[in-house]
Amino acid sequence: MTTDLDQLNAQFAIPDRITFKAGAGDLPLAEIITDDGTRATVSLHGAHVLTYQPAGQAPVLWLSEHSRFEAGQAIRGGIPVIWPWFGPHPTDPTLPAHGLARTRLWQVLNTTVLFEDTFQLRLGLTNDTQTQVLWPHPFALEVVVTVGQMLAVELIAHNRAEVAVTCGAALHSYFTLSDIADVAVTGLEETAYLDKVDGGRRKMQAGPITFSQETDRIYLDTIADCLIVDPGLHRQIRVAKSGSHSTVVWNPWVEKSRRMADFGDGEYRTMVCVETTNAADDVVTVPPGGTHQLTTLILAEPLPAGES
Ligand code: TA6
Repeated sequence: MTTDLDQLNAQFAIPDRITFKAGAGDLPLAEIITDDGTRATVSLHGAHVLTYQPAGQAPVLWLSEHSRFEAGQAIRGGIPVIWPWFGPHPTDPTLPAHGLARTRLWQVLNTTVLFEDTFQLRLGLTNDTQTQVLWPHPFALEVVVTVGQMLAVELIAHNRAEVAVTCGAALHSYFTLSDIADVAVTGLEETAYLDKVDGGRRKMQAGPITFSQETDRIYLDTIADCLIVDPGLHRQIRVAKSGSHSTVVWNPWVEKSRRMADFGDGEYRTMVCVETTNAADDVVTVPPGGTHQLTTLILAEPLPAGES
């Protein structure tokens, strides 16, 4: 595996479209620029999509100004890759929240011109002696990032064990907003959810989701697209998905933001997470030699007429 930038560019660069550079914290990243000027960056640390900005649009993904960029530390914002458990480890609280994938260095597998003005980066991670301590099974992960008229991120998990394994996962996307007070998330109306700020109680969503306090909900049995409707930025962000029957909506609000060192006190106002997950009872059992694919599709759209 190489993270030598010269070697990465010699082997995988697509001139003027995909190049490899040193990012924050000197962590290697891929910079993707399409013909129409859409830009994205993907850190090899965690196979982490950091930024996505369609031409002429405000940034779609949110990244904290206080994020760490260090080996072994999670990046705050963008699209953290969560695997093989979502949230705290189901039985061992000493293990890192949200699994092992987001804090390891991934390798570049290939880069492709997929079709007109659409480019693809494939990253890989396989088990090693360190992961064995956290997850005692052989595995191979791939993250496939496709940048064009929309952003697609696929997490492909191959079970290399000789036994079936049960995994949680997420593409834990952070989105940029004008102001959380002016935003609504639609698509989850009349959907049951577990309210993590109210003891995990099961509730029913009535109407669009609006925000006036810490919000941390796992929506259940849903394959629906979500729309983040943002009049302040004159757009809506569509979050579509496959391989997932649960969606998490999170905003830490004031107190939790203050408790997070890598999250600015006022930053909660311009972000929301709408996460494509295998969470709660939506964990996935993968047979020996089997594969699970989790995909999130992100598309910035104009607001419907009359809503701007
Ligand atoms: O997806 C929401 C959540 O599970 C919240 O409970 C909060 O913990 C958030 O993830 C961020 O977790 P992290 O480990 O990245 O600080």
